[in-house]
Amino acid sequence: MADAHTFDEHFGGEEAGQGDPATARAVVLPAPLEATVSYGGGTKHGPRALLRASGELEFVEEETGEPYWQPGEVATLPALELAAGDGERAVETIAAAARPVLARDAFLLTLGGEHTISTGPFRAAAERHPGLGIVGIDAHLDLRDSYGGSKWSHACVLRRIVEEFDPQVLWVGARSLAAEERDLLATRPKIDVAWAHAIAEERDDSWIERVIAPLPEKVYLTIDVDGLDPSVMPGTGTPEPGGLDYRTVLRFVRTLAEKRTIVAADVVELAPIEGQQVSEFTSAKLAAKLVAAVLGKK
Ligand SMILES: [Mn+2]
Repeated sequence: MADAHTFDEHFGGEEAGQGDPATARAVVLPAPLEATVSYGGGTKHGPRALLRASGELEFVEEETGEPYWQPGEVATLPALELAAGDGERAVETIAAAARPVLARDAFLLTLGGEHTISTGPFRAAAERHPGLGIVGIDAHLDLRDSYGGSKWSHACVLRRIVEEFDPQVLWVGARSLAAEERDLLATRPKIDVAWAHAIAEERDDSWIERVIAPLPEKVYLTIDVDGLDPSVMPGTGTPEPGGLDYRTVLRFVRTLAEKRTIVAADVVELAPIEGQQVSEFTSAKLAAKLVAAVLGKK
């Protein structure tokens, strides 16, 4: 496999076009960081696999009969070079790349890489939009103070963000937690969790508007692909049974895009399985539908 940092694929393939990063309505930023993996590896290959899979998407959305976006409306930046040994520095490198995109109010989609990366674009977005909320789709709470000896582990990303910005939080699809995280939740009224087991009991989609009600008008969305069930998303480092199905995630994302302004988002923790394209294709389609939902609203 070629080096993860030298690929030049762009999001959406030929029909989608490659926009100009200085003017495009949405900008995709590949951030192939893999520094603190605790179980299965491979997230550094996630951005490239997702970009390649996105080139295989047929470019008309089946629900509307319209293209996802107009050619050139979305631009893909070159992949960042991120030193694996220093999560804190990697996060600031990503924030620095995110700032010019957010300064002109383009929609930013960062592709991980492990979940650690989210602090970078969130920091840049929260500087631009004080009071920014954060929404996560994730099997895990990522609220540990440190993990595997690192404060910049993927298992600590929400903890770092909460400590730095104290945003209103909505975490969706969670189904795994440590005692430390359970105890922290009890002291943090601004963190709401929509547990996967509770979502599974819902009869319709009315829970979505209910759980997003406390969020401010502007939000950041982080999609850890392990929020989806491993039966539809096997290619991730720490799979958990009992996850969300693709259509539930799609309905949630579309409702969030409709009811709130998603200023930036990321898709993280994709760890491609060689010879099996389902995870990267599903990630790419979800990412394209997210971009379409955000751009379609503006
Ligand atoms: Mn996770």
